[in-house]
Amino acid sequence: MRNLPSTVTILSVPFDRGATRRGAGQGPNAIFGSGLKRKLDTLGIPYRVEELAAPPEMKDEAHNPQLKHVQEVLSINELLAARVYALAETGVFPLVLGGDHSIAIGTLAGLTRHHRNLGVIWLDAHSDLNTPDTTPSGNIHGMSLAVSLGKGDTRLTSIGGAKSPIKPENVVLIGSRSLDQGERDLIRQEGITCFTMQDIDRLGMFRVMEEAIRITSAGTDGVHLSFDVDSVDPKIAPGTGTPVQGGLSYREAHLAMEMLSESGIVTSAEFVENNPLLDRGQTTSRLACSA
Ligand code: 6HN
Ligand code: MN
Ligand code: MN
Ligand code: MN
Repeated sequence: MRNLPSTVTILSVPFDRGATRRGAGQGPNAIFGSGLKRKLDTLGIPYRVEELAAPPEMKDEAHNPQLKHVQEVLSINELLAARVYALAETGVFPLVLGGDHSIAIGTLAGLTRHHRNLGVIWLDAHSDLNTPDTTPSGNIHGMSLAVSLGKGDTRLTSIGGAKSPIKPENVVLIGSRSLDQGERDLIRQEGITCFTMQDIDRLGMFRVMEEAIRITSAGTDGVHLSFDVDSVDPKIAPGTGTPVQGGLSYREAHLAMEMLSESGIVTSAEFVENNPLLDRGQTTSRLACSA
């Protein structure tokens, strides 16, 4: 049994300045090219498509190696936060296509202006919990979840205006296998639930997803799915900028999506880090359309 959203707006966000490797900006077009619209038609889900204009590339005047391309990241995410907020207010399901994972900052800022107590499922090889103090790369796509918990650069945490920051107890990480020391410390300090690949091996994806669904829906008023395609094993989804071996199998990824669909708890979603320039035969884009 599936629970399908009644109406969807696809926000295409061709932005990749939050990462070192360029190309995720072409992710939305590759996903459309792999048949997303056909898929939604087949399922009978009404949708609209909107493309957000990527900000003009700016010369990084005040270059900060701990916070690369912050001006561009700020500008796209202000735009995205406003659109996502407006959609959530009218009861439309926002489906955001990235783009690198820094755009989760805008998605979550918009959502948490509407939702007082949002649950978040973060499927990712990484946890994106760095701050300018802990980042090994300076790339903002590695900081988006921290920002959404209210941690890090104040220009980033104040995107979208007044909102209710996400509570650590409402967040579940799934598929983690590349965590930096500062991220591990934050996970422990804040008590964030983290299902690593080892947990998935031991418990099985079914039990992990049952727990994730229980935790993120308990007492919350919406659940956001943030799907970083690098959660999936690079053998299956090679088109991504920061691949890490030992990821989810095709069936585990599908089971996760099927269980979320059946649960009916998900009120918004984003698919990010799909980089068609690194993809072989667009297998990653096709995976994104196959659920
Ligand atoms: N992503 N932890 C590394 C960093 O640079 O902070 C990798 C981040 C990857 C981010 O995949 O969305
Ligand atoms: Mn709502
Ligand atoms: Mn990520
Ligand atoms: Mn990742």
